[in-house]
Amino acid sequence: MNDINAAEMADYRQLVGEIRGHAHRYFVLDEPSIPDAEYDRLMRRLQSIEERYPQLIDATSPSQRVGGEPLSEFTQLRHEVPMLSLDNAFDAESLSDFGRRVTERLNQSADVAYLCEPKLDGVAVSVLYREGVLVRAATRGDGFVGEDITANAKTIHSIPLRLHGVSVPELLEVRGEIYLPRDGFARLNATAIERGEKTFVNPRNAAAGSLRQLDCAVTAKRPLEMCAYGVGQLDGERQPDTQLGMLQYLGELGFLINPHIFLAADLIQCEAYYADLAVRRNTLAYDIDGIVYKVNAFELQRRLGFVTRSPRWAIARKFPAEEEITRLLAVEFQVGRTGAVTPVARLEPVFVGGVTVSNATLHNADEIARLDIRVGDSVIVRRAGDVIPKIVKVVFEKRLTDAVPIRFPASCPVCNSPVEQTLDEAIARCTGGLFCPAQVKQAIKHFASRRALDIDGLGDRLVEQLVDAKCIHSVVDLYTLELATLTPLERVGAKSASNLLVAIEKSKNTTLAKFLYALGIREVGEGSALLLANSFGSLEAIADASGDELLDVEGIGPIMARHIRDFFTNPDARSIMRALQEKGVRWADIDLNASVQTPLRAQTWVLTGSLQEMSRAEAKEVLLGLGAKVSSSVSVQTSHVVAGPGAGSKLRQAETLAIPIMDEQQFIAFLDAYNDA
Ligand code: D41
Repeated sequence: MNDINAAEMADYRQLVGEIRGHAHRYFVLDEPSIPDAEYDRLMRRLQSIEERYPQLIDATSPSQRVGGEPLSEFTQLRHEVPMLSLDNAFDAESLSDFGRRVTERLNQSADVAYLCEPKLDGVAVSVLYREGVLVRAATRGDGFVGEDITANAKTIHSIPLRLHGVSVPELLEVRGEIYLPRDGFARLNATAIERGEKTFVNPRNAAAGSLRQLDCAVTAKRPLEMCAYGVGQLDGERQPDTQLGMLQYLGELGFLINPHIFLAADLIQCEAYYADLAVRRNTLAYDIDGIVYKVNAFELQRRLGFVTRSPRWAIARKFPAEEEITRLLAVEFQVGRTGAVTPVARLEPVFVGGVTVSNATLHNADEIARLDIRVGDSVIVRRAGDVIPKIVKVVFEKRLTDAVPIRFPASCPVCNSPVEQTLDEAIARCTGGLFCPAQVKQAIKHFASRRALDIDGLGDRLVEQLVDAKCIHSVVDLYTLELATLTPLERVGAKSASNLLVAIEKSKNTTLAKFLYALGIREVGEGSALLLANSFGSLEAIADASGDELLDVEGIGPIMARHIRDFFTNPDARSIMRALQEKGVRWADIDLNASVQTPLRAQTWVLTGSLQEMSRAEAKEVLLGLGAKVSSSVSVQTSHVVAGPGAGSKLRQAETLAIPIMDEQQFIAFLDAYNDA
């Protein structure tokens, strides 16, 4: 063994302290202080010193997070102080019942303060420290006996290996929740799909599965976190006397404390906090399934005590479940504007994520195969926030013998034309084109939509009625509609019929870009339409452009170019365009020499949060069409930020840098000003 001199020893100690500090700022405070590469360099320096002087290594060295032989099984551990469970409140009434029980039992008329904590949806654990050193970690298990997960817990960077600060207790047992943030979950599943492995249903299962690894090297690759929410045992100088004080102390000792905790002065503030977090729930980086309310003062907690296994001083108010079990009643196949045949699951209606869900998309044949789903199966439906409901899993244990496998149709369910699947995409398409009534309906709806020719009053239902009644066969027929055709239709009054005719007349006056977009050429969204209009100036020029000429336009790739060529060489499409112009649809061609084609060039835009009327991809396309750059991060170079609901750090950054911010409505008005120019 080499002897280490005093200078090298001091150097080593300094390095350990430095790495600990950076790791704490990165993993606990979420405020990285140095680039990742620099952190890696410090770690490598530490490891090389430890290689030379192995006697330096102790269990709390930052190099010791992953180590040891894989276990053959988990050892059972008995908790010295049992881990209690939480009572649930599923509505506002049970919460106020809880509040009443608290004040009655305390025999106190003054308001009781509660600490409100987001209820993280993960795995409850206990982590034990002696003289400031992590010695043991265990899952909650049944509250009395859990599993020894010490090696796995050590791989989690928000669990300190050694407590920080000056007031280190002799004994500390911290309780907390280990969870997997959503982006880590998404990455884990994406990798699993790539490798053809089984995916996890939700972040909680993924966290539990990651903790159940016998080889901690596997756990180390999962970006797990632990948030501390309480203490089982504490022997030491400092003895906080409130829950908030305790969490602050745990924060000083190096633990991650949820930044959204809130001290409510009374139950009314508790309710307000619930309402606030219920809407912001999906903007958090991790899943929460409710709020935990805890009487803040430990003295009051002591007086309230326990009933069997749960404290009288705490309750969990649950959010509506985001996952429910229901049955698959049937699968129908819908045909979209471009012929894409999409399987749609018809479900026994179920209340999930705050709404009743009776349909969910199954995407494509690959998804049906991946889920191995059959009609009659019990399935788990997930609807988080305002996202589209999704079938995440079949409950195979409940599969009945008469469950029916799903056959993807070989011919279009609407027009009977053959369905084709090309090799380069997962999507199957009806080959019926404009002979397929389903595609015709979608094409007309798109043509009339707000961002295309904007025919007010021509809603989806009316389009379906008109096509079904054979009043119209293509968009051209819109321009020969008469009152006498419209008024006999169900639910169409004389007034709305004449309004519609006025709107149709008005739609004739349009722009080249809107007309191109309205045609519904595959891959050509609003932004590409604008790009085409500004690059070629006229419909004729675009129709006659060769593949190479199209590819010369920056922003048009080979796939889009092929679809544009296919569209304009199709005689049916050409005759529809000619007919529309004969009916009076018109626009001004663009003088390529005179006009400024890229009004937003030299600008950089950032899109954040969710948009309702257009997707982020569409918004990006439009901005690119106007010559702007679109970036994913906000900096001093950013010209404008468009922020929708759910915007977070980028919006705050923009506010800090005083960058102009628009909401979606302002953004659309802004685009319209260019489009109509
Ligand atoms: O975030 C959580 N999941 C959480 C769980 C929390 N913030 N606080 C909790 N507090 C308790 C008591 C009041 C019993 C100490 C809990 C849990 N218990 C808990 N988690 C699983 C079972 C009980």
